[in-house]
Amino acid sequence: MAMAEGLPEGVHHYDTAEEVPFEISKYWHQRYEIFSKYDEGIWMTDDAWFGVTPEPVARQIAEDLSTAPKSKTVLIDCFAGAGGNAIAFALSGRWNQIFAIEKDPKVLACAKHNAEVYGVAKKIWWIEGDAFEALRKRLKGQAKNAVIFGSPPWGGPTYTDFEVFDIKAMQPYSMQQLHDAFTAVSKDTVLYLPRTSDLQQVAKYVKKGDKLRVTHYCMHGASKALCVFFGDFEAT
Ligand code: MGP
Repeated sequence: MAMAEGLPEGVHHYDTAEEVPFEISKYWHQRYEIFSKYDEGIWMTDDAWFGVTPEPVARQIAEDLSTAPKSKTVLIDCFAGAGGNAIAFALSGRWNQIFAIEKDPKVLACAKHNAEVYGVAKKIWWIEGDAFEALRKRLKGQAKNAVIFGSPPWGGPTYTDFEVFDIKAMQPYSMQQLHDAFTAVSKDTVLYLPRTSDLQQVAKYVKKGDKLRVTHYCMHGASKALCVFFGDFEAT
């Protein structure tokens, strides 16, 4: 197997279709859209493929988050995964500090390594652990100057089994839990959710008279996913 030597256990760089487990082959075929530098040695765990944000989408999200108030100089990526979003945030050059939190040490190793491939690993402060705890404790001081970005697990690829995705039933963190924990720390919070998310449910989190910004991020004429923006972001 190519590049297997020297990689941490559970971390792969698949070079040929034959090596790729069936469940992730659809994602592997999109590998250059996910990471344009894939061939420069991108690392992934098998589970990380399901949740990684494709590079053009991550870049557009980074641009949209750049419109946060100027007083917001810190970006906290609560579920960094294999690093797609954190890399794009770092490449945007908008933030004085970027924190990327990831619970799974193998996935965090991928994110750090992938950020090295993109030349931005040193621009990101990596935190291994639980995002909710990190926001309460370690990042308490920074949080008031921060924009919080969360691309949580949606409960796996089966989210597509439902025509309308029930965000209350999102696993393992419900929308309520994510919204309450993140907006308590910073009203400028952005969540990356399934393209089929029930927007009536999302609207319940908006105060009377306030607008709700939802942006679909599309590739090849189809929505990949959407972001819900809480707080003060300009339309781009
Ligand atoms: P997808 O629907 O699983 O794949 O994910 P695809 O190939 O884009 O869609 P299809 O219609 O061609 O089958 C779409 C996008 O959603 C991915 O690119 C990821 O960015 C994102 N995504 C998917 N899942 C299952 C998750 C998840 O659990 N969490 C997060 N944060 N993002 C996910």
